[in-house]
Amino acid sequence: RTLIKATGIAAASVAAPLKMAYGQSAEFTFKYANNQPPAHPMNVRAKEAVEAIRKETNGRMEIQLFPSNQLGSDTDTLSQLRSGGVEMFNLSGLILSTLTPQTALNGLGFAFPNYDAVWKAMDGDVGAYIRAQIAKVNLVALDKIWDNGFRQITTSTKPIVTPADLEGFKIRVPVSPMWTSMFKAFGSAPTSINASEMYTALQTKVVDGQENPFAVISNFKLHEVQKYCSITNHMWDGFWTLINKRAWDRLPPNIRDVVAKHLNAAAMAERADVAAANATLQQELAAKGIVFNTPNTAPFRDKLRSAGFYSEWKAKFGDEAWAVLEKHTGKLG
Ligand code: X2X
Repeated sequence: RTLIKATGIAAASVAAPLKMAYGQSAEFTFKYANNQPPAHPMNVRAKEAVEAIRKETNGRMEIQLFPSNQLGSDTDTLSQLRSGGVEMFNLSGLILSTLTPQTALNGLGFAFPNYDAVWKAMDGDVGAYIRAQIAKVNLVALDKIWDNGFRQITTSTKPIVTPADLEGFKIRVPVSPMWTSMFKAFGSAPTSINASEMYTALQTKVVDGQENPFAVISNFKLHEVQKYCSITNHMWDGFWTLINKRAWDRLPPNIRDVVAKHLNAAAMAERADVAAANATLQQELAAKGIVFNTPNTAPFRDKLRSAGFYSEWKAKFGDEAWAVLEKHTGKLG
């Protein structure tokens, strides 16, 4: 707790000179949290957006960016977002699904074949459906979801080649029923651990592996504590910009428009950054010692199917949500 407070004070004193630069203190000050290290494209673009918002509002709107879970783990920060202690939060829809189950929809195993299908769905009716669910729990989600990415499995012990390699495997998953359910269906031993504890959990061998996109593997320096990376693309995950509804409603409409405009543009720029990084990250991680393999994913899907994963989630999501998703993915399960 002391550590968290100290970080908050440090960040506030960094923000102070910016206030002075505009010769006035801001009328509205929001805290904006996320789980990614400062160098991840999400923070690079969010930082630019925050500055653009400050300029365009003549200093009236100040958004303080807190990368790396400085205000608490994702689970903690979600509580703070609901209570209003934190006004804005970039969070995976799958982690948000602990609050509103339907927001995990896009994370269903092997749903999307590629990014074209992802963006069509998330900028189209799948995204609209999910945002409507988010609105029901008094949070605002901006239109454009940020890319986290297609997820790959890393381990310290062995490459994952067939589904049998996942049986009994101790794997860290984010705190979300979708991930736990998927890896239980594979016969693994999943443990829910927040991103802020991921590196330590791998380093101390609480778990032998984890799964994340290349950009996260690299920015969290997981190559220091992992040896193998199996390119499974087993699901796609993104970050919604979530805003506490009461805080949002306090902003004048013209300021809301400026905030939404710059953050939606930042999300689009971040998607392009991640796409560009994906072209080189495999090589970079290989140079740092990671050994890659590309398994045939068909048996992994079959395993999920025969374990009843798809029928379980179809029943949970319901026919309406399932139909919206299948419009983009083709028949699932
Ligand atoms: O916690 C994770 O693994 C991460 C960083 O991918 C998410 O935010 C879901």
